[in-house]
Amino acid sequence: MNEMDRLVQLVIEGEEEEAAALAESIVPDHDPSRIIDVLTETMREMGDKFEDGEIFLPELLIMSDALMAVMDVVEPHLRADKRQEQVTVVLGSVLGDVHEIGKNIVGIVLKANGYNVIDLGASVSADDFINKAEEKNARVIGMSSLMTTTMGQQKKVIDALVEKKIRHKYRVIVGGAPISERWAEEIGADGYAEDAFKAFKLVKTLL
Ligand code: B1M
Repeated sequence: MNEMDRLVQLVIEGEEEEAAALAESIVPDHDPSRIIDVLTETMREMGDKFEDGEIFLPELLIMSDALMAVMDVVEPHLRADKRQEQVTVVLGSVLGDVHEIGKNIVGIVLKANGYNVIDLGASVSADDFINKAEEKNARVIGMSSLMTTTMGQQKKVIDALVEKKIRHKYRVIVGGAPISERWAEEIGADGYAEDAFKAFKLVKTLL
């Protein structure tokens, strides 16, 4: 089994310390964005297995912890070769939505590329997104929604920005499994990204 396969295996087994230690040892001779790509795909596959009842929540959550431990090791190495101007991005999963695994990966990739990411976590209200963005003089507001039942909250935030006459101050990007380019246009977002690296490219383009 090669080192990358071993790393994937340790994340799947939720072996946080071992996965982080292996990541530490292999990151100098591996492309850090490739490590993130491979592990994101792994989490997507595990998400599907969870959905099909092949694995259960505790397993998925320990995987997600091991994933974040590896991401913490890899992230500074990403930063080394792709410094971006310091821009603040306020990120969160929308009100009523506790799905964070994907949003966390987006945060890691943006942070790794030099952006100052303020992650407000899960179930974030429109007021909290806007107040934090105003307080921190952010340029970007990024909203993740994984459910058809919560995606409407992305529109709520945009409508509130318009109402407060501050919509022009922000680039608003949206993402998450049920989200699409069309939805982004419909709600007046500045962009949609299908995955974490596309989210980074979108932010770069928008700014
Ligand atoms: Co739930 N859940 N879940 N869930 N869950 C889904 C989303 C669901 C599609 C499964 C299903 O039933 N088919 C479904 C939603 C259906 C719908 O649309 N209405 C669903 C449901 C219904 C629920 C509950 C209601 C179940 C219940 O309790 N009855 C409940 C709701 C809780 C709530 O939010 N209020 C629930 C709970 C959970 C857990 C908490 C157990 C857990 C989340 C754990 C956590 O995040 N801490 C969970 C999980 C894991 C899933 C699935 C299986 C996997 C999601 C995931 O992490 N994927 C999911 C089904 C599925 O997608 N297979 C499902 C892996 C991750 C890497 O991908 O999140 O897509 P993803 O992120 C990608 C891209 O989307 C993109 O980049 C990321 C990385 O590349 N991206 C962005 C994401 N955010 C972005 C933001 C951007 C740009 C790109 O810009 C800002």
